[in-house]
Amino acid sequence: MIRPRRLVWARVLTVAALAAAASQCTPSQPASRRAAGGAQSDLAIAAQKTYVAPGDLDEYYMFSSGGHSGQIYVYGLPSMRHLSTIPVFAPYPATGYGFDDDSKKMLGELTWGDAHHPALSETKGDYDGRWLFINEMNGRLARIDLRDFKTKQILGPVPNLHGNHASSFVTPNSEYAMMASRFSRPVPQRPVGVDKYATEYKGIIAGVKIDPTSGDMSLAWQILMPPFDYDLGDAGKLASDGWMFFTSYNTERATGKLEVTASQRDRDYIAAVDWRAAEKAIAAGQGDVIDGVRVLDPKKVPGLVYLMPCGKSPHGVDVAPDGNWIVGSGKLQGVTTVFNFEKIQTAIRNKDFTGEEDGIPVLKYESIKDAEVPVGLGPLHTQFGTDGWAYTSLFVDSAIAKWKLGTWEVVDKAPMSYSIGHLAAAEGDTVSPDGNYLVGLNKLSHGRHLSVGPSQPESSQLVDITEEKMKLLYDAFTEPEPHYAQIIKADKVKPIEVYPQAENKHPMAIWDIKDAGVTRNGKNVLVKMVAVRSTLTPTDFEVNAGDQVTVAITNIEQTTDELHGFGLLDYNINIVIDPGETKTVTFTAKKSGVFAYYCTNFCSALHQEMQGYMVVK
Ligand code: RUQ
Ligand code: CUA
Repeated sequence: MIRPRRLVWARVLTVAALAAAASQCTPSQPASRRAAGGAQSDLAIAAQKTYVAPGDLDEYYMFSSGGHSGQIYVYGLPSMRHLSTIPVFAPYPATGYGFDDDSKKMLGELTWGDAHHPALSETKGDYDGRWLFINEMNGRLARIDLRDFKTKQILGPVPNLHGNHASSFVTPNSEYAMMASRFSRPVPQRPVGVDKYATEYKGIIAGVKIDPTSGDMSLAWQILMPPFDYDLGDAGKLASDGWMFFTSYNTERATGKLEVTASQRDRDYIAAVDWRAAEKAIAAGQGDVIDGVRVLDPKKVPGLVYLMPCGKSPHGVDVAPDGNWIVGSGKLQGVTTVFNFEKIQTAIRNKDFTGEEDGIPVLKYESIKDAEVPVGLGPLHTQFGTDGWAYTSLFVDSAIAKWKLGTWEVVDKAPMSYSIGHLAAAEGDTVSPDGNYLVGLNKLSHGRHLSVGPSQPESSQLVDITEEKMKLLYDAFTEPEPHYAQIIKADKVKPIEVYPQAENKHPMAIWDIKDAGVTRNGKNVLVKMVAVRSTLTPTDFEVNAGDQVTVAITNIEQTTDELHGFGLLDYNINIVIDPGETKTVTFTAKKSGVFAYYCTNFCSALHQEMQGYMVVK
């Protein structure tokens, strides 16, 4: 049960006592603790706001992308405690992920992935706490079930689309997750020299359909795009429901040193995609099948895509809570551009175009823009709070700018340490943001933590946004590589604690130690095993060298926290079975001799006795 934090007076008193103690600091304490007067009380307030007392729980979950670690890290807010790691695109021995047959198969040949943008499932534009999606650069998309915080599906690598960065942003009723290529290449894939880049290489935007009941993802359609680098995306909502927006850079169609060649134009584009038009075109049988996927060419499907000019090499595109404003952050300039969806629609109706790119109409900038907000240098991403407040991260200025939708007034700037990339506000990309907290996910940390050598700890910063001025509350270690994160109210997520026996439909599940044992079929050996405190039954088994062995283990516990593991020495096998779960692991008994297996998760006073032997003859 979650206790409301503001009622926990005991904690406030504890913190007040801590602050009092801090005022008598000795010189060996950090400088921040030695600061006198006003600074002292600011510190005490910050401490009160982030302190979650023993036994008390956080108000929010933050799901943070782990970048090229391939994982998702779960934090509690406001404590900023790292609660859990959800392995997604890379093996994770702590939970046995990537070792058992199912997760190994799901990972396929790739044992790494570069994850960027988590996207919580939504109903009517609000997080519904069902699933979490995340993209990965090797053309993949994963779904995590928030019932058990486990990765359930990895889609891809999908054909045609290379470098899936502008992903996984979901639509307001989780109809689709998006994908788009950061790297263009020939479609279909074939060896064509880079000198033909401008004409022979193509970008791809894709819609991945999400089954409303199971969450199952399937690739629905792709759109052939000019060879730009598609960078970020966001789904339209409310006023702009039915549309997807993707930023792009390198509309110069350049190659080589892109830092020079792709920064020539004053404006690049945001691609606006009418995804319902894509659905209709596919239903009408349009599109060519390329590498097994139905690919739509905008030249042949008028009304499918429009290009909105946006200065300069835009990075983030973020749709405001009411859906009418679309904020495009040109990372090489000092303003962020706000487009008006109604004006976009009017411009489309009036054919208010200034040209085209590969048959896609380019909308007239002046007709669709509402404001250029002078937020500061290097704007990257925007999140939203209550009452029309917007927060934009500024990489070059290393700060967050707070500004108002509609009046476009910049009212505050909070410095970040150091060089902020993404930022995440509490439910800050939904139709009803919470305000309260904002987290800066910084790209560099520059000594915010004790030094651990050249690979410096990454840092993110918790900011209080309940008042007029933003206030830095806390610096937290962040597992690398920080990218986007989403913050959801804790009571929206309802995780289970054990897998109910009645739900276990695994064909090799057994619930009685009498059913445990070994069966042989030629060279195939099946070991059905039961794990329960404090024995792995059978406690030994024999196979012949060269046998194909499958060990199927059911953890028959129905008690919270009673996990058991199966570590088989010298065979690189390590799986973890949660209460009520069945997992299998299959291997060839290549080495002969005697090999111990044992429970890897501490489970009882006799955990150490939970062991056995495999004899390979
Ligand atoms: S990107 S720092 Cu991979 Cu999300 Cu913007
Ligand atoms: Cu079972 Cu330790």
